Amino acid sequence: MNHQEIDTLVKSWIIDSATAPANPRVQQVVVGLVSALCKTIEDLDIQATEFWTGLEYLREAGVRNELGLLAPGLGLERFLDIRADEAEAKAGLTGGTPRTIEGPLYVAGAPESKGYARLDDGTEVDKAEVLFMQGTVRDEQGKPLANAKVEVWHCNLMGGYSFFDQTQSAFNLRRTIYTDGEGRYQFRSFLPVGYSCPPDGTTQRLLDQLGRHGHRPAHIHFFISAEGQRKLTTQINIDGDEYLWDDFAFASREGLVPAVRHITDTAKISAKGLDQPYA
Ligand code: MBD
Ligand code: FE
Repeated sequence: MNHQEIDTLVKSWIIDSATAPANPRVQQVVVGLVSALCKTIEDLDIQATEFWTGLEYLREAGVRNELGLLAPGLGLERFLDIRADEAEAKAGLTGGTPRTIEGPLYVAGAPESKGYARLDDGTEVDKAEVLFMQGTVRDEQGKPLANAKVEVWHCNLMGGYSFFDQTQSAFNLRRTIYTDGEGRYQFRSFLPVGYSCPPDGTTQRLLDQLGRHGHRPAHIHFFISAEGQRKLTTQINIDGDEYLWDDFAFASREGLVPAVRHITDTAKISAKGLDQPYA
């Protein structure tokens, strides 16, 4: 069947058969997706057994709660960002910290504080390199924004995220920090490690078939929001990671790899005090 015949057929199934008021946007999207799938089945001569294997795969991915991992792994979440960047550029909005993907592991409701927070619960501190990060949230004109909301989350030294990893304390490595009067936030945590897809999961099983790995470089996630401002979803990467530019989720970007300054002078560290926000 040629593509035009497929378009006509799919439209007859999805649009012309409606007998009750329909949601036109849903109709349009479903027609688009089903047509694209039928064309691929046609073009690649996909067999019935292959089709049902694919459907079973998606069922299992859903049951295992891995669809949110599959989307970034296939580049789909990155594609949404590329389009958002294009739309902003078209509207003349440029500059600022680049966006990158959210991923599937955000949890709302983290403990809130003003200006500073410690993210970790202390259970891994002896095994980790303590990290301080500070920054300023600014508007388009570069003016610092007081009381901006900085939501930050990252994984532990096992690559696990609290809530999804029930061995961690509630909201470990997740905090909401409101910027101070000068638009600044600071936090203490530790340098995270990279993330890897569950080796026995559905995402990794497909990646294996594609000859791809399922690793992400070490990273820290952010949502930045403030009244009257577009919300920014982004991450920073930890420089030096072997997967820095080989992320299975395609989230690394120029401008999101801040310099890490390793402080080895312990006298300097203790003088400042690891439990204090530093100046
Ligand atoms: C992660 O930690 C992540 O950030 C993404 C995008 C996908 C899987 C795990
Ligand atoms: Fe992550």
